[in-house]
Amino acid sequence: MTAKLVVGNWKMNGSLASNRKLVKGMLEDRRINRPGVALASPYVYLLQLADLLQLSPMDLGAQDVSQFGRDGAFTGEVSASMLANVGCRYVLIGHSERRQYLAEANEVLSKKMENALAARLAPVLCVGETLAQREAGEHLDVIRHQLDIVADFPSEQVIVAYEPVWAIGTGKVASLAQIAEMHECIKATGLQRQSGSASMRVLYGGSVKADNAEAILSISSVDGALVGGASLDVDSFGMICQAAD
Ligand code: G2H
Repeated sequence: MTAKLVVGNWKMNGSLASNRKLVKGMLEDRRINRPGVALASPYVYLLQLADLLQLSPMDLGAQDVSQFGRDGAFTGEVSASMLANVGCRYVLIGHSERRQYLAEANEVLSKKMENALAARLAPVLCVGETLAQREAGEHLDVIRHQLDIVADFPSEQVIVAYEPVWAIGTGKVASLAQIAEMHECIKATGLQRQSGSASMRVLYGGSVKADNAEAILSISSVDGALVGGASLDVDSFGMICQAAD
């Protein structure tokens, strides 16, 4: 069994000084400073983190990648090969905040997946339903549609993060039964759509905190966690990483 993965998604937070302090605290914490833990910072801080994590087994991740696959005249874009070049191992794709604020949808996300895999990055495809979709009983269909793009890629190379939109940054957490049901649905959908027989790794995200991490991470279909707010605090993140170990 592959060990559970914890990815800290810093979102649009940080500064050179605060990052240095935060990462120093993480490096001193044996629950965090170990393989199977990754930090996804804003682009501008990736090199700083690559430098700070030089001697650490922790990995580096980016929060997005360009849909354009070759270098060239794409002002403001950052390519998958650039992310690999500065030391990233993981890249988040289709986070609900990008789907919501930047209208990212399957067509663009499929290109991002393709570019990430071509650069040998591990894509973490984020999927999730809104509260209205869940209340209308559409949640499984919404997620299946968001998973349409995984059919084009080998299952062992794709990581999915299930993040119910209504649980992100709200303090509301999906129940253990809701998480288990959706994770099993995602794995089954992946197996149906892909030619490979290995099931995809599926992380849970959405208000994962020190006090709920152990219960969530003990669900057998939960292969790890994508952690936002709580990844900005050493002790909270340490407790979550410990629960995943
Ligand atoms: C969901 C999650 C990390 P938070 O966005 O991707 O954030 O843990 O703050 O809900």
